[in-house]
Amino acid sequence: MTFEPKPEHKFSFGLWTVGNRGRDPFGEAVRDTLTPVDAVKMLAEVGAYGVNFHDNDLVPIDAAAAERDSIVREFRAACESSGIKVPMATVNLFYEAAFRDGAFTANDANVRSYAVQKTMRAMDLGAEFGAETFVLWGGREGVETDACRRPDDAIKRFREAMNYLCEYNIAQGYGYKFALEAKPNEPRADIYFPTTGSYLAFIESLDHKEMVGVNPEVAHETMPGLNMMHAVAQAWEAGKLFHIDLNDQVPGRYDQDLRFGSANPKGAFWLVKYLEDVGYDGPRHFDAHAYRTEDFEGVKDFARGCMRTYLIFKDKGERWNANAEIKALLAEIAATDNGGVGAFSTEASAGLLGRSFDRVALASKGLKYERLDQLTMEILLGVD
Ligand code: GCO
Ligand code: MN
Ligand code: MN
Repeated sequence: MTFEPKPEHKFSFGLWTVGNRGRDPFGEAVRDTLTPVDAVKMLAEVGAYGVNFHDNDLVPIDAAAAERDSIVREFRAACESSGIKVPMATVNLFYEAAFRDGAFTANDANVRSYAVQKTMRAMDLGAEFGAETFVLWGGREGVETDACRRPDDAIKRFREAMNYLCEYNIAQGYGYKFALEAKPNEPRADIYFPTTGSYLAFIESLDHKEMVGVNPEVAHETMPGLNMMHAVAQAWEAGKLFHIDLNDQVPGRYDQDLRFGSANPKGAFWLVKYLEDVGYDGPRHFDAHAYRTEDFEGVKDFARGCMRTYLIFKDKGERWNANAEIKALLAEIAATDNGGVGAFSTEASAGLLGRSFDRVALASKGLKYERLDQLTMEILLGVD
C-alpha cells in the first residue's frame, strides 16, 4: 500500500489553508506569504486535485480591474499547467470591518446589500474557473449580545439573501450548488445556524431549495461535542451533502483546524468509511492548517499527512468490510432486523396493538458490540 494521492481521490485545499501564516490572537505570522500561484504549484507537487479560494485570497479587495484580470490570467495559467482544478469557490464575508455586525444578517441594510454584491462578484470569479460549488460560511452572522436583534429576524434576512443569490445563479447560468457551512461560535460569541442540522432545516424554507445543501466541517461539529459523522449522514440522507470540510478538533477548545485525523482518529475513520461506503463523489476538502511551529516544508508535511491519513482510513474501512468476524457479527445484527412497523394503516395498527412482546426476552442476549468495537480497534491499531 503506497497511499499515494491521485486525482480521482478529489483532495482539495483552500488557498487560505496551505497559505496560513500561523497568525493567531496572541502572535504574528511565522511563515512568509505564499502566493496563489506558488500554492497551486505546491498542491500539484504533493498530489492534490483541487484548490479553492475566497474572492480575496486571490484578488485583493481593493484591486483595480486591470490588476484583477492579470491575477486571474496568471492563476489560470498556473492551474492549467499543473493540472489543478477549482472545484469550489467562496466569499470572504468576515474579514472587513464592514462585516463586524454580520453580513447577510447585519442590521444596516447597506451592509447587507454590500454583502450580497460581494458574493455575486465572488460567484463571477469562481465561475471563471469552472467552480461547481459555492460555499457560504457565515462567520460574522451572529452576536456577542442578543440585545442587537431578534434571531428570527436574522434568519429572515439570511433567507432573503439566499433567495436573491439563487436567482442570480439562475440568471447568470452558473449552475452552482450552494453549500452552507455551520459553526457554533468563533469569531462571534454565538453564530446563527450553529450546526449542520440547523441549516438542513432552514434550506427547506428557500425558494430554490434544490440548489442549496451543506458543507459540514469536522471541527465545527466537534467544538460543541457533536458527532460529525452523524451530521454528515443526515445531510447525505437528505441529498444535501454538497461539500465537506475535513480537519480535526478537540471538543470544547478554540477552533484548532488540526491536520485531518490527528485528534480523533477513530471519529475520522468512521467518517471516511461512511463517505466511501455511500459513494460520496464530491471533493474531500481539507480546511485545516499546519502547526505554527512549521516552515514551508512542514506545510507540505501537513498537506501530505491529511491525504495520507484519509487514504489509510479508506483502506482500513475496506478491511473492516471484509473482516470475516465482523461480517458474522453484522449478519447476526441484520437477522434481528426483520420487518418493523411498516406503513401505518388502521388494520396494521390494530394488529400492532394486539401483538404481545416479551420485553424480558428482548433484552435477554448481549449484543456483542464490545467485540465489534474491539475488532474495529484492532484494525485501527494495525494488528488485525
Ligand atoms: C473557519 C471556516 C472557514 C470556511 C471558509 C470557507 O472556521 O474559519 O471553516 O475556513 O470554511 O471561510 O467559506
Ligand atoms: Mn473552520
Ligand atoms: Mn470550513
